[in-house]
Amino acid sequence: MAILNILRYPDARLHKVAKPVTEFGERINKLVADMAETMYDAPGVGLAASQVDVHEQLIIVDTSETKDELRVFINPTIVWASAEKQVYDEGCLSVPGIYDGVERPAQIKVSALDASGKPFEFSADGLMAVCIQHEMDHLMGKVFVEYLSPLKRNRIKAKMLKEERGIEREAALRAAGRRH
Ligand code: K1U
Ligand code: ZN
Repeated sequence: MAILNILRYPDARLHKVAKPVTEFGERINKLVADMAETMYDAPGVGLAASQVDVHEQLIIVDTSETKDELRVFINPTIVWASAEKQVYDEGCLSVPGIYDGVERPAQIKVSALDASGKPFEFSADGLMAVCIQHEMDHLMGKVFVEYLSPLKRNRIKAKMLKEERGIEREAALRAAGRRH
């Protein structure tokens, strides 16, 4: 297993639209295992393949307290969504440190394939429903900050770019230190 690099907003690769998974086997099993290790390590309650620069329709979610209820959704589609909405303060491993309210359907029913390619349906509410919708947005190239006002989004973008420059500066200093 391996911990994968999570793309950070506003990386343009986060806006790619993911393609359906068509082949199941070793490669998908390894991707699921690596994504799970990456999500638990972060830590997070969900992760989309798009966030680790794999643009295929695969998401994982584990909202349990015990972190032992991993759910894998491949080629997911929402087949039903409630008229009732809920607002949840969402976070994102691609936008670390930022949390803000997003309104979405409170209950959903999802149709998907499991890691072996077997179809299943899953009904969700609460955080699980929020998380599945948030991860499915990633597959469409959408990051949750796009639900916020342009003012908030631009402030977040500026903060992330400033942090990015700091990360790059530290890496350059570390590399220079290794050369001397
Ligand atoms: O980046 C992601 O897509 C994962 C994201 C999922 C999510 C969380 C909350 C609302 C909507 C979507 C995260 O996991 S952010 C981190 C987080 O919320 C968390 C981390 C540790 C424990 C509990 C929550
Ligand atoms: Zn996210």
